[in-house]
Amino acid sequence: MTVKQVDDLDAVVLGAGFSGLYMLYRLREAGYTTRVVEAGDGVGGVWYWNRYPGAKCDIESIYYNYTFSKELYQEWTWTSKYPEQKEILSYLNYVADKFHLRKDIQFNTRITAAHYDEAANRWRVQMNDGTSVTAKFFISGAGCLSAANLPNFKGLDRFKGDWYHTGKWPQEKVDFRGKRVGVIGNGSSGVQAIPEIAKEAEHLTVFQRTPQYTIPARNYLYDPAFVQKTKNNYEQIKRIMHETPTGNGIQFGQVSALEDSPEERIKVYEKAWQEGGFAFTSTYNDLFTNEEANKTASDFIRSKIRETVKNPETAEKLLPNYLFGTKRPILDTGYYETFNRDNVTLVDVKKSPVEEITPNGLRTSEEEHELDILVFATGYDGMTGPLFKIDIRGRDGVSLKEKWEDGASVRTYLGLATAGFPNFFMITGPESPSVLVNMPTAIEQHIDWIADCLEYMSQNGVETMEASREAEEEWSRHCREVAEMTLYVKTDSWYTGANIEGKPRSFLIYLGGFLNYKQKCNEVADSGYEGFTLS
Ligand code: N01
Repeated sequence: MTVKQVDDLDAVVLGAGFSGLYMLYRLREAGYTTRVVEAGDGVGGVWYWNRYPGAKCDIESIYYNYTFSKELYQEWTWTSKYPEQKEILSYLNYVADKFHLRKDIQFNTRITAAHYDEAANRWRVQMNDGTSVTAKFFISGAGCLSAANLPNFKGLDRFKGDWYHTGKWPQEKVDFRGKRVGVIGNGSSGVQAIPEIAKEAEHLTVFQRTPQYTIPARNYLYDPAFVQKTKNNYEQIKRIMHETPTGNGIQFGQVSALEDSPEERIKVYEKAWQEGGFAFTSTYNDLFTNEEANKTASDFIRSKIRETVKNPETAEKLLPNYLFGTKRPILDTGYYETFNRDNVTLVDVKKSPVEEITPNGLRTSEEEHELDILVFATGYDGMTGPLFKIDIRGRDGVSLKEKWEDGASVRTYLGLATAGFPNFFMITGPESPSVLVNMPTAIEQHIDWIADCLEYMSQNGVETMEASREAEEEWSRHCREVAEMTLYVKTDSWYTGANIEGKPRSFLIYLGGFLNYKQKCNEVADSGYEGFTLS
């Protein structure tokens, strides 16, 4: 389907993932001419690109969907507790078809630049095919984790085998049979891919820099009667997604881990471990704020690793020693068990760092490992990375990158807007709760807010909406203060930017809770957009 070519639109939206699709739906409903620009040849965003073996979501599927359409909720049937990538991609394709969204999506196209023209009050959006378009509003649905991090390993260009990044997986199946495979990285992506690759490869070598905590997902097929019940309870699902702290049905424990006796605590942890999923992270109310409480959970997981992994030396290498949960907790299916397989080797690259990729494999400071396939599960330049891939310039030609001083001082108002960039909105932008809430919840809340804001502008003859410097200073300061009160800032992770060489450290996710955040957003809107300059 070809997108109707017009030179001037009401809005250009970047990306056709969960964000872009619903943003398009809302804008179209309000009568705006809109074009969504998408680099892939299909919808889905992260679920389009992350096709690696084992890729699935760590949020329960009944909560991992849109709530804007009751009819859609009734029509779609999830098959398992944690949905696989394929199923989520099918869901998003179904959404695109049901609401006839494709006709306004330009696929196979990257936005390379978006410059604000002050005199015309228009954004000029430049594409990689040489075309450009102007629009009153420029809205980013680029997501938080769409800029893949491929570390600069010496020699990769000489590698004779095939290599892949988990976040840019090819559409066709990668055949690992009879192959010697190396995986670098053991975050959420690596932990999901490793057990699946191990089942197929002749030999798998896992290059691990930092051991991670992972909890069994214990995924299972849904009973159709259960799914029907959730459909019948759509209003309740919607309420859980939008009116609870994490939007995913998880209830947090009410007491401190230190209030229970050691014996009682073990029982609580064991029960949550057997249940699987994030039940474990929510057993007590202070696991992420009190180091002593945190240690009890960390110790429990370490004991599980020792119990599961048969080779004591390998088990030791797998023991994490950072504060549990300060990197995103991971859910797995048979991860630690994978290291009991004869065809799997674990290499500690903190002890013996990767020196170079050779034509035939990878050399650490200790030895060379011969490999046919290399998989980089090395993560993302989170939050700012997707925005910095595009040359976004606001007033006076100042780029977002310059304004945020290469990330050293990111400043946003509510993660939705930033001063100097009128009529530019970010869906789940830096300094909003984003990835620490159920993403579809965070996305719907942001999009509804933006759509309502545009409606207000139209009804009140407002041509530009721009965050004030004072409001964003205050919001950014508040974000930093809240982060400092938690344990998150004590650990190097992509949350803090520490995973990207040279990226300045800052915590770019709002940790004050989704409900507080939503209330603040609503108050701003109800007050006639306090903190924004309207003209
Ligand atoms: O990336 P990561 P990810 N040499 O940054 C290692 C979401 N997600 O793609 O810890 C050697 O977590 C790095 O080592 P270290 C989710 O929010 C969700 O796995 O930096 N190793 C680490 O082991 C998640 O948090 C789902 O020492 C290097 C790994 O690569 C986020 O995406 C599934 C290295 C990167 O881990 C990112 O997860 C997948 C180097 N030079 C992703 N550079 C679900 O919903 C990096 N590493 C389940």
